[in-house]
Amino acid sequence: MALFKIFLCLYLFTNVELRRIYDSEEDLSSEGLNGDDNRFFNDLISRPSYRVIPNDPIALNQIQLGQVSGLAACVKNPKRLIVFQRGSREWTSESFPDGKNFAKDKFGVIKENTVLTINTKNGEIVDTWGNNTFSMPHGLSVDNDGNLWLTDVAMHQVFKYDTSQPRQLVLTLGEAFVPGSDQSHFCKPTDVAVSRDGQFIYVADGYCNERIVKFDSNGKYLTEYKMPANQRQLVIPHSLALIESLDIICVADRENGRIVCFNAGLESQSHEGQVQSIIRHKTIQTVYAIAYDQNNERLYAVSGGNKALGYTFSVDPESFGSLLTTWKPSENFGEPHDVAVSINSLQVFVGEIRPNRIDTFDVIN
Ligand SMILES: [Ca+2]
Repeated sequence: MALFKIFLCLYLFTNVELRRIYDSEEDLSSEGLNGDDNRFFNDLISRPSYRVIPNDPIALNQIQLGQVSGLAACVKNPKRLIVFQRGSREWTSESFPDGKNFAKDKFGVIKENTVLTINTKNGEIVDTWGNNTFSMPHGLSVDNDGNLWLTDVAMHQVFKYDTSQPRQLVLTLGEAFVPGSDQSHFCKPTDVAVSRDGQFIYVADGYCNERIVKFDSNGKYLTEYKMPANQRQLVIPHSLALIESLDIICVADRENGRIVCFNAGLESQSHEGQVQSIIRHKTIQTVYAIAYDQNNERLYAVSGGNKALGYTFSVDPESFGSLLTTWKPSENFGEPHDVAVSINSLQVFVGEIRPNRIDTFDVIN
């Protein structure tokens, strides 16, 4: 009998997560903000007027876009978009022969400019730089002061650029071309999020680690977040969104097809690193990128695979995790890789790989 009870406990324990997904017949299941409160949201709570409608991709006539790995909306001008792209470099099976170490002797740095600032109105490139600097661009974020945060998965590093003139590299995290999983090394880090006051830096790490690493403004290691040992670990944490009003950092857990939100420890450290909520949707197999719209308490996400789609979730505490709407370009997505929302929340941009392009969407409220 005792043995039976143990098996029963084990069964229930290991199936909790599955049951949370499949017991409900609705499209969406999501755990509430309070970890003990497993609320389900069965319906699309969209307001009929809210839509995300496709516009034409941005037409750039001055440059041949490479793989668009990172996007960030300018924090001052709603018509400016910053792009991190790979130029002539492509990520292929030869890029990382052993999975971790980049074949840098074979490929070297990217000779073209990799960072572009685009006028989203007319596709004009208003600034371009970053040649002979990066090897495999990945994530791009902009902080509240306009600094750029870039990750290079080949270099296993994170870079902070002060973009006031003259442009300056002001902080580097990780050791160049040396993968690792300790306090001073990453393994193909994917994305960065920074608190509004600039005090805290979060790094999604990455293709070959399973963690979010937190640093102070000087780049001093503070702590790191992982899934609890008895739960499914992150599999390619690929994109970050810091929601300060809820004190959570959300991560696109790419290969698990879910968005996991950890307590970010901004207000107090007592629950820091605990999983606060998980957003899932049965049609999401993989999730590549997320972006937070603080004006409307929404989280934008793009999924991958042959049914790649854009999703808008509510992150209002009252309806957290509810699906508001889905969206895609007129000609479907190729491989969406990053998503950004303009500072006035009226446009959404998606950077893609194969085809290499930047999709634009208008938000109708
Ligand atoms: Ca980004």
